[in-house]
Amino acid sequence: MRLESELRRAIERGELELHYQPKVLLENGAMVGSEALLRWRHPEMGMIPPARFIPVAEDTGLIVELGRWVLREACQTATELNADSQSTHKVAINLSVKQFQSAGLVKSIAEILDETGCRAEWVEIEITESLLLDQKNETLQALCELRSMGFSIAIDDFGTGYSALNYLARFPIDTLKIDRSFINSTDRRNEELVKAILSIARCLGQSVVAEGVETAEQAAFLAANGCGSAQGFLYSKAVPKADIIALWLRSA
Ligand code: G
Ligand code: G
Ligand code: MN
Ligand code: NA
Repeated sequence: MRLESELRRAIERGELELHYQPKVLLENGAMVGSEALLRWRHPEMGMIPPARFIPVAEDTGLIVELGRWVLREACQTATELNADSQSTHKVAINLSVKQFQSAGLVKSIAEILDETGCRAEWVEIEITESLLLDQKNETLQALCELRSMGFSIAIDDFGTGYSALNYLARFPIDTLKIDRSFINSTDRRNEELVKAILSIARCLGQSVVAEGVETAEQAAFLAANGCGSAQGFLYSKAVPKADIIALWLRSA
């Protein structure tokens, strides 16, 4: 398949980029971090969205090498963002289940911290609920090792997975990210679900990030119900590295 062979060369050709979407505190709008989102700038096909090529990378095993590139690049950016900064800018990195299933994930991440001068405290690892369904001991062990190295762990797209709630007590999870389908909904019942998620997180001592916040009304509702932070087009789309650094320096 053409996409696959081209994806193999995309890293060497420098066609991949990470963009960073700011994450803000709902109480005052202050930036506290960002999420690294992968972009593929193909010379002929233009921008290819991750939803098109991440599944290909996962099916072919390329996700391991691709993911390593993402980790190195995002950790390098975290080092630069935190270089002269009083407060911490936490960079969130999406990790695929396939990366956890490959041997040596933790060791490779430790090497990347070394190479880039990045501290684990500057990074949040985003996983999906499907990772927690993976019953293998190695997955839980890798998650626990990363947590004890100082990384925080977030569940992405919370509430949309095919999963059970009991994993919330079994796994070391710091943050729930409420999927944007709950936020951008005209169905009033979704507001009740958001309140219920916030209540679960409060009881378990987890922080919550609302995704896909597009309007001031959504932000006000979330703030009134105790949601800590948010991401979405109301604040900013994902921007190139130079721009997130400029935004951060200006906000600090
Ligand atoms: O940027 P966009 O909204 O199109 O991203 C869509 C999804 O692609 C994200 O929600 C995320 O789950 C996935 N994604 C983006 N960047 C990465 C990455 O670096 N690694 C992995 N595994 N998934 C990513
Ligand atoms: O990690 P995750 O799969 O949730 O990736 C977030 C995706 O959501 C990114 O691809 C990003 O482009 C998209 N996104 C970010 N903010 C908004 C928003 O406010 N509205 C919508 N519709 N999409 C968003
Ligand atoms: Mn994510
Ligand atoms: Na998400």
